Amino acid sequence: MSIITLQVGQCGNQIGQAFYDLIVHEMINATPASQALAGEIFFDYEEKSKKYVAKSLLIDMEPKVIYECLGSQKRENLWDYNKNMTFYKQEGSGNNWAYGYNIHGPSCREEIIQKFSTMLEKTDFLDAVVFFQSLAGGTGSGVGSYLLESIREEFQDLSIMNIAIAPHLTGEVIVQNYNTVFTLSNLYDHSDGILIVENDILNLICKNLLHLKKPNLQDMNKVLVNMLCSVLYPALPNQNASYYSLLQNHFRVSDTLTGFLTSSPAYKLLTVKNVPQMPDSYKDFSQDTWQGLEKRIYQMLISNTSEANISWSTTTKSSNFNKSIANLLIARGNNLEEQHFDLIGSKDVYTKAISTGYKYIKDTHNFNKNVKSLSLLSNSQAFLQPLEIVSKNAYNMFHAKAYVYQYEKSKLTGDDFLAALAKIEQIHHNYQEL
Ligand SMILES: Nc1nc2c(ncn2[C@@H]2O[C@H](COP(=O)(O)OP(=O)(O)OP(=O)(O)O)[C@@H](O)[C@H]2O)c(=O)[nH]1
Ligand SMILES: [Mg+2]
Repeated sequence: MSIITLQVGQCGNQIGQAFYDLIVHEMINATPASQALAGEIFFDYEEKSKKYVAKSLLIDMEPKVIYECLGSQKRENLWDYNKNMTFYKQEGSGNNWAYGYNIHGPSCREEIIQKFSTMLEKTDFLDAVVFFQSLAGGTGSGVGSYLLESIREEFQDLSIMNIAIAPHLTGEVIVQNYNTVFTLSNLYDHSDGILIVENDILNLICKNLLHLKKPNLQDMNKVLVNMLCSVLYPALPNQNASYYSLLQNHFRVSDTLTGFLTSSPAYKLLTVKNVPQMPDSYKDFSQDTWQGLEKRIYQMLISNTSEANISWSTTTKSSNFNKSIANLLIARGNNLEEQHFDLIGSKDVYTKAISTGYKYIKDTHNFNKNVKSLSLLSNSQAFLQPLEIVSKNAYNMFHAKAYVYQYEKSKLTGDDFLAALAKIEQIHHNYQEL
């Protein structure tokens, strides 16, 4: 089953490019069956140029990042984008969600829907559509929200996941809290699952685990796409599979979201965690056992931490432990035949109210050169604190009327602010009550 991506804005396009790069590099190290499956899911194969062409639509309101994506020399000639599946204008959205949503969005709707529809027609078995976007800028957030809504209107039955990058909490863009509030409240109405990755966590992993003193966006994106691919890369549990069909993939976004992780529409926020994270040069000496990795990821889950700052003292008896609605564990590597991972399935990890529990998928591929690796896609209380901080900051700024006029110039009203803030408060409340 294929996955089509929409890369929107600077962040969305940069992540998308790093994502396909990693998938292709994983394919090089994979068995023929795994390679063929990943190739079918994420790429069209172009006979003439003998190249994989990403099933992706590139969108930005300024051309620079899209030109960079199209320059293929960086990619060792292994894969490419389809140059016709791009849309750009000459002027960005200026970190203004409203400008992206109300001005740019409607002006580019027709052309983008047309291109998207061409992609859909070419795709035989579609699993899901995945958006890559940031929450803090204006294009990924505003145009991204507008396009999600438009695509929902035009093509009702698609399964859609949004991968949204949250800004550093200390702030890079002054109005990032407004943009985050508007984006999340909007995505919540139309997405099947919103996977949020926080730049602060990526930065921490780069520093503490990869020992990079001053990580740049490229370093952070490597960690990020590692997390994403550790989930989205196909799962083939049979070591000796010598044939393949798209149906052999044991991981499907569509089934995983509304069928399991986000089956209750009030709870759509997802996190991803993966272990181990270490510099490549350490991997040959790694002594990780399945039990050791399981303990680590379990502890990261219940304490809502990353591998870079695991809290070992948290237990499911702690008052502030991170309660789960559902967890999908994906194990990739050797000797999985007899392996069970019961910790993540323990009852006390889950909220009693609406939990759909635990699922486990195996894959024999040595992902990211690890002989053993685990990743966990979760719907849990993980975003209680960030949601609280973002909505408090946005509310305070709104109350002081800071920068509100810039949004009003792009057709938003005070009521729109209050409605979006109320929505975020409601989401926070829902998760808090679990
Ligand atoms: N992890 C990561 N974050 C990024 C990257 N590029 C931008 N960001 C983050 O995205 C936010 C800014 O959003 P952008 O994606 O640059 O904005 P945009 O969607 O292009 O919107 P406009 O430039 O306002 O039109 C900030 O929080 C940045 O830290 C990237 O390559 N990786
Ligand atoms: Mg931009």
